Amino acid sequence: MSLEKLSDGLKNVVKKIMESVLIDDRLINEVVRDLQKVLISADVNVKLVLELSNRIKERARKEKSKLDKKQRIVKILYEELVKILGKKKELKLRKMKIMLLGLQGSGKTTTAAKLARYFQKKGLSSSVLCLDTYRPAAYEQLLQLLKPYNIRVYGDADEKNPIKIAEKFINKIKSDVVIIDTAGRHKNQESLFNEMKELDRIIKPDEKFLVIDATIGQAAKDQASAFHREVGITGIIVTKLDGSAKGGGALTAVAETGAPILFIGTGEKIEEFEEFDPDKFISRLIGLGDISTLLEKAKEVIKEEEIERMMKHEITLLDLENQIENIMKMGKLKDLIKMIPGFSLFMSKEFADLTEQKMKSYLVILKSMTKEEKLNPKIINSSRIRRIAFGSGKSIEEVRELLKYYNQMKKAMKLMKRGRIPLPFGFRF
Ligand SMILES: Nc1nc2c(ncn2[C@@H]2O[C@H](COP(=O)(O)OP(=O)(O)OP(=O)(O)O)[C@@H](O)[C@H]2O)c(=O)[nH]1
Ligand SMILES: [Mg+2]
Repeated sequence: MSLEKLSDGLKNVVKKIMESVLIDDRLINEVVRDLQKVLISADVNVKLVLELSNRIKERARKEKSKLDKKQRIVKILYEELVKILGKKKELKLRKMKIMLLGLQGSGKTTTAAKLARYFQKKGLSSSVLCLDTYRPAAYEQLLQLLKPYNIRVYGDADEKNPIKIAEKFINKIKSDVVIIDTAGRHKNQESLFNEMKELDRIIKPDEKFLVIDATIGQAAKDQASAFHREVGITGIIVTKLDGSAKGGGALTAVAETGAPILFIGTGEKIEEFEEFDPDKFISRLIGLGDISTLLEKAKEVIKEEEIERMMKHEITLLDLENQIENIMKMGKLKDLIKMIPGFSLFMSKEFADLTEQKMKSYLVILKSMTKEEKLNPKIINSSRIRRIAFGSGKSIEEVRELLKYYNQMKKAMKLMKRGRIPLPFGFRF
């Protein structure tokens, strides 16, 4: 219901832009004012809304693009909305213990079941350990939720001390992923935090996810900060987005703390749960499906602009990192090459030679570099290479190979700029 309202509001803003006859300052001001109203009624923080408005106005005034005016404004609006939701964090599929934390009624137990099912669908074995000894029948609740999926639940309905239950089971559970459901309390936060810390010490979870109820809106910010300060969290799950008029406020407030939102809960049922991807989320909210041709076109133009930008300055390792990330996001290499007119001419062989595994490995290495190194690769000397290799868990040879690859690309770019496309690149795609 709630998100529908936010979604309708945003769709109307986009509609106003697309149906306008003249895009001038007056229209942009009007559109930004509409947007402000929509966001504030979804409980997004007023300061954040004002900052967003200013950025949109400024970009609308300054930026040039090959897109026509309307498309350009929609693109700016879309990008700025995505930005206030933070970056998508990939949760690596691996063997892990995940502890769920959160206040009473925030949705921990439901989420524990949803997560266990999520990992099962991804092909990992999963189970849930119930450490909630406060709520009567918490263990029963889990058993019932997970029975249809044959997911095991560990717990002890007779034991009142969660520490003892944790000690009894934690080293015995053999599944790939163990989700640990804990008790929540409203009033006595201190005792909750103490119990969390104690459990943290015994369980040594790989991930600690805070479960937050979206209906509290922007108050989510203080809650996220408090939990992070007290017990440290590695990610956030926002629940009940289906039933909250303040969902926008909760999401943006959490994103503001810098903690990544990993999943969202959109209903009571076990399948009503999804990975959180700011891009997809906003596309869906503002109904980019309806104007998909625009988005396709915008994508192409973004790519063209990107190429032009890269042609103007010397390519850096940061560009390379972005490219690899984009390719991995899009999946098929061939599709990508098709999508970027002109690019294929000189990039295809280089990229086609890069196997997916190589790309992943390069990406890991690039992630171990500092921003300064990526922007100014010349400073990467042997001792930096050693550090990068160590930090990324790769060999020195692999780091050197990446640098060699980068230098080749840079050379190809230079030749391209001078209008001399080297034969070996140009004719093999
Ligand atoms: N609409 C909706 N309801 C949800 C969602 N997630 C949980 N709920 C409901 O919220 C209520 C509380 O959920 P629980 O999972 O029991 O919450 P909890 O954090 O384990 O609660 P305590 O164990 O008492 O701390 C239940 O009625 C759930 O069905 C969601 O994403 N959407
Ligand atoms: Mg519970």
